[in-house]
Amino acid sequence: MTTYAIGDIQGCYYAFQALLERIQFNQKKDQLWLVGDLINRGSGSLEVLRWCYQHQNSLSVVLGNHDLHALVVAEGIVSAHKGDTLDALLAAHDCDILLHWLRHQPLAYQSEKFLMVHAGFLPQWNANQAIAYAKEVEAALQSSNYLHFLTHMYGNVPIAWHEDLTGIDRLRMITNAMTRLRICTAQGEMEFKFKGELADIPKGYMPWFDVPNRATQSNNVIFGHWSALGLQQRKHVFALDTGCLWGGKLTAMNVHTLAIVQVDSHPLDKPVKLKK
Ligand SMILES: [Mn+2]
Repeated sequence: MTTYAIGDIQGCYYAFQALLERIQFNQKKDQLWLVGDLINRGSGSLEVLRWCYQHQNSLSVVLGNHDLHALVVAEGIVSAHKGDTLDALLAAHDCDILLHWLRHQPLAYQSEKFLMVHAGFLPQWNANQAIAYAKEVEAALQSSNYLHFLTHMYGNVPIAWHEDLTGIDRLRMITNAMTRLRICTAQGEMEFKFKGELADIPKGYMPWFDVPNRATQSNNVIFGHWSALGLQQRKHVFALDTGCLWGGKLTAMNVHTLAIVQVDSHPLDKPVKLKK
């Protein structure tokens, strides 16, 4: 049995299938860890989500910001954004089943040797706390009152963690960190506008994983979300979003050997531009 962690797929179904072929994925033996953002922006969101649903016994998934966005759009809470490619998914006969499955996926995952999250963890959170906080959001997402959470999920505040945060502010804070975080201050104050490369990080900020004395610094953390960061394999830090959607590559990491396998982006994964 081999376990592979795979970076942001974002509806790039052809690249995903090529990667599975390259690693000779065997659904009877192998396991896949997907870092989230399974869907949106690429042309194959429906196909990727159907594949994941059909192979759910071989998968561990964490939710990304685009996955949550699909849930919010499907409920009519916000309109689709320019560049979203969710129409086929939202019109599909099995949309409800697929999105129900998606809504029941976790925000963070812990194995014996790794933590996995879509974006990042705040510096104050140790592994046990991070998993517990993720479960608070998962409980809200899976409750009968999940529309309340989805309705109030968006927003950039609060920017910093306090253990005494309660209610929707607390859930939004946890969700923002785990699905949107790239950079923060040494105190863990988050910034959401920056999406660029390491060299261009604004003064006073740093990658969340470089905050000194981060409580998860001795844990192996696998994450995605930051395509401009590119592949990173540092001590305990494994960034796997290699921008397949943007003409980069789709990356798999064998979690036993840390070996990397990549495939090029596929032209058919680019969304078809509709004429005006
Ligand atoms: Mn993302």
